[in-house]
Amino acid sequence: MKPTQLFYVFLLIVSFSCTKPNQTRSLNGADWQFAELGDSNYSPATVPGSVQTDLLKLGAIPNPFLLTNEDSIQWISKKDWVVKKQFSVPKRHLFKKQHLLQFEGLDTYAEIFLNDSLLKKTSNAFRRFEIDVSAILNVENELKIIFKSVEKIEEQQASTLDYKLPEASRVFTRKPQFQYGWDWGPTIKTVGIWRDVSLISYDNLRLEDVFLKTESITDTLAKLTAIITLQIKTYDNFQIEIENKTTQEIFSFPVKTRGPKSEYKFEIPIKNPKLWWTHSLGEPFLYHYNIRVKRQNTVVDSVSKKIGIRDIQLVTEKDSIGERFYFKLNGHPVFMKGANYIPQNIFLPQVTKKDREKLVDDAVEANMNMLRVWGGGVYEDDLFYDLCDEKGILLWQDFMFACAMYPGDEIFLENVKAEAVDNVKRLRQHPSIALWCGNNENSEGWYRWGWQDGKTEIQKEEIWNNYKKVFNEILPNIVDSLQPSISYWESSPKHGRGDKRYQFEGDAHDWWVWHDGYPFEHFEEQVPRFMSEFGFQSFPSYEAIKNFTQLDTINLKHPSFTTHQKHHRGFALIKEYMARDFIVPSQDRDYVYVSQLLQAYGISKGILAHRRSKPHTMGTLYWQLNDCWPVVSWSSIDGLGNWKALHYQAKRAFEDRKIISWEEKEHLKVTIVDDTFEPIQDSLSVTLKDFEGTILKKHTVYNVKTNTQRNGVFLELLLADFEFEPTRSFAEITFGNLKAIHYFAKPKDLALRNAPIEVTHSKNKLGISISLTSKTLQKNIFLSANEPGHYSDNFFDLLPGELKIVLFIPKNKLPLATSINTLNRINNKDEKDAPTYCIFPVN
Ligand code: BMA
Repeated sequence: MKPTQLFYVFLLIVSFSCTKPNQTRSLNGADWQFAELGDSNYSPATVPGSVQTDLLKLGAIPNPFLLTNEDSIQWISKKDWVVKKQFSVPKRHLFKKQHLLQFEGLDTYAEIFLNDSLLKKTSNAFRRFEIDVSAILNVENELKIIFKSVEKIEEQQASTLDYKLPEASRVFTRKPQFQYGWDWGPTIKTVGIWRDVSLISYDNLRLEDVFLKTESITDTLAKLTAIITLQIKTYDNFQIEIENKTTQEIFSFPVKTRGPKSEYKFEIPIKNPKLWWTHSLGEPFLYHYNIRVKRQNTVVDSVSKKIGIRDIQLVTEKDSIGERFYFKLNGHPVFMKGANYIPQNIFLPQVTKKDREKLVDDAVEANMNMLRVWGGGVYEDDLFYDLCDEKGILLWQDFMFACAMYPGDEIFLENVKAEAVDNVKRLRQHPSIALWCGNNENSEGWYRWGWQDGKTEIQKEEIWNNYKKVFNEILPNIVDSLQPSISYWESSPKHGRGDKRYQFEGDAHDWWVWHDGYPFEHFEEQVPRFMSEFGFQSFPSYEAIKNFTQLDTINLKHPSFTTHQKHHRGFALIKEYMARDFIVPSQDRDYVYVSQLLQAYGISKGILAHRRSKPHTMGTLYWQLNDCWPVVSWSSIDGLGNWKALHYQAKRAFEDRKIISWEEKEHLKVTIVDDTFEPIQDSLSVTLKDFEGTILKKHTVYNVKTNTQRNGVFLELLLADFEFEPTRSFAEITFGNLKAIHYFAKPKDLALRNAPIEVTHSKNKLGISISLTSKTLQKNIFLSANEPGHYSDNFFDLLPGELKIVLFIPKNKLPLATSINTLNRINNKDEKDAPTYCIFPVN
C-alpha cells in the first residue's frame, strides 16, 4: 500500500468512527453554462434562472418587457436546451456515506445527468426532487440537465385524447399556467432551473421534515406534536432536542433509530400561549424553535422554525338563505379584506427579497388582512409565506390549476399527488395559511363557458370524472392527512354568476362588472357571502408606460400597447365605463390619470358595498393586487411597484373602522363598519357644505355605538329636507376622528371650479414634505414627480380650507431639482389649461 492510500484508509476510519455534522452545499451561481441541445457552444448561465434571462443577459434577445419584443422570443420554448455545471467535491466530503442532489424547481421536462449517467426524468416545475448520487459522485463532476420543449410534449399528449381539453395545451404541463399568456400577462414559457440546487451529504442521518403541529389551544396550554421524519443511514441511539427559543425551554428525547426512513412524534407543550393574530387584530406573534439531532454530543443535523399558535377555520354552515362562508380566527369571525396575488415577475427567480417585502408591506399598509395566492401562478417561495406570517396577513392558497379542464391519466394524477404532498408539507407550518382551494374557475368554466359544447356524453363524463378525481379526492385527501386543521375548498368561485345560488352560498366572482359591461352600481346589488374576485382595469403609472414604450412622453397610440394590453376589449371597456362616470379627457396623460380614478372609484364602490353587508358578506378580495410585468391591467400596484389610485383608495376603503354612506330611496344613509374587537361610542355628524366650504346644514346624532359583529344604519336623512344643489355640494361625515365625504353626483357631473392650490414644500430626512391647501374643493389631486418614489397619500380630495401634508419618499437619491406635478383636472373641460406645476429645488 502506498502512503497516500494508507492516509485515505486512516481518514476513512476516522470519519466512520466519529460523528460529523451534515453538509449542504449550494450549487447555485453564475458558473453554469447553457446551450441549445446539439450545439457545442456554451454560454454562461445563472442558477436559479431561466434560458430566457440568460439569453437576455448575453444580449442575444431583446428585453421582452419592452415595446412589442415579447413576440420575438417565442422560439425559445420550442427548442430543447442543456444547462450544465462542473463542480468539485472536497475529498473529505466524498467520504460521507450518503449524497443527495436536491432540486427545488426544474422548469419543466428535465433529464438530469450526473457524470453522464441519466439520474431521473422529471415533469413538474412545482415539485422538489431529491436524488441519491452516492454511487456516482466524484471529486470532479459534471451535472447536466436537458430541458425538453414543452410545446412538443404537449402536442404529443394532446394527440392521445379524442377530444380537446379546454382551454389549451398548457393543461398537460405542470408549470405556472399564466406563462402561457393571460389577460394581464405575456406569453413567456420559461425554461430552466428556477429554484435552488444543492448537494446534501451525511453519514448517520438527516432531518427530512419537521412539523410542529398544534393539537389544541386553551388560554393556559397549547399542545403541540413535533412530527419529525428522519432519513437514517446508521442505526444507533440519537438525541432529539427541541428548543423553544422564545420561552427558553429545551425538550430532549432519546431516539433509537429504526428503518431507513422513520417518523417520530413528541409532545411539546407551550404554557400560557401567546396567539398569532393578523396585524389588524393583534400581534402576529411567532415562537422561534431550533430542532437538533445529536449523536455523541455532536449536532448531526438541525433546523429552525418560526411558528404561530392560532386556530383558523372556514365556517360554511347552512342558514336560512343558503350557506355561510366566513373565517374564524382564534374563535372570532373576521371579515377578510384584500386582493388576489399573482407572481411578481414572469421570470420568477428575478423577484428579490426586497420586492417581496415591499409587496407584503404594501398589503399591510393598505389595511388588508388576506391575500389570495391565485391558482394560475405558483406555490410561492418560502420567504413570501415567512413575510405573511411575520406581518400578519392570512392567505387563501389555491392549488395551481386555473381556468381549464385537466387530464386524468394515471401518470398525471400521480404527478399531481406528489406536487400536492410536496407543497402542503412545505407550507403547512405557516400560520398565514388559512385555506387550501382546489382551483380557480375550473368548475365555473365547465358549467358556464361553453366548454361542453361539441363533446359527446362519454367525453363529458370522462372530463368531469377526471376533475372529480383531482379536486374531490386527491387534493382534499392530502390536505386532510397533512394539514387537517385547514379547510379545503374545491373551487373558487363556488357558483358562477349564472347560478341562482351565487348570492347565497360560498364565495363568488363578480365579473358582471367589466366582462359583462354592467355598471359599477351592480356591486351594490346581488352582494354575495364572500367576494373572492371582482375587478376593473386601468393604465399603469407614467413610469411604467414610458418604460415599455421607451418614450419620454405618454402616447397611448404607441404600437407597444398591442402587447401591453392583453384584453381584447380592454380599451373599449375602459372608455365605455369612463364615459359613464367621468369626463373623458382628450390628452393621453390625463386619460391615464382618469383611468386610474375610474378603477379606484368602481372598486371602492364594491369594497364598501361588501363591507356594509357584513355579516351576510364576510370578505372582499379584489382582482388583482400586482402585476408580473408593466401592463394595462386590473392591478392596484403596477409592474414597477408603483401604487395606482386604487391602492390608495383601497387603503381608505379597508380601514378597520370606516364610515360608509349611500343613497337609497331619496335618503342619505350612514353606517360605521367596525372590524375591531372594541366597539366605540361617539357623535355622528353630517355637515352639508358647498365647494367653497360654506356650511349649508349640519345634523348630529349623539351616543352612537359601533357594532363589531354586524352593521346597521346609524343615521338616515331625507334628502328633500335639505336645500342644496347636488352637483355643487358634498356631505362631510364625522364620527370621532373618522371622516368620510359623500358626493351627491357622479364625478363628471360635479361643478368643480378651477382654483389654485397653494403648494409649499420642505426637505426632510425621508424625502420631500409637500403641503397643499385650497379655498375651494379640489377633487382627486394627483402628485407625480419626475423621480420614482412613493407618496404617503395620493389621488386624494382636498376639502376647502383643509391643509394636507404629503410625504414623497424617493426611490433613489434625489437629483438637484425635482419637479412635482399636481394634476386635478378631472372636470376641466378646457383642455388647454396647464395643471399646476412646481419645481422643487432639493438643496
Ligand atoms: C379572473 C381571474 C383571471 C383573470 C381575471 C380577469 O377570473 O381568475 O383568470 O385574469 O379574471 O379577467
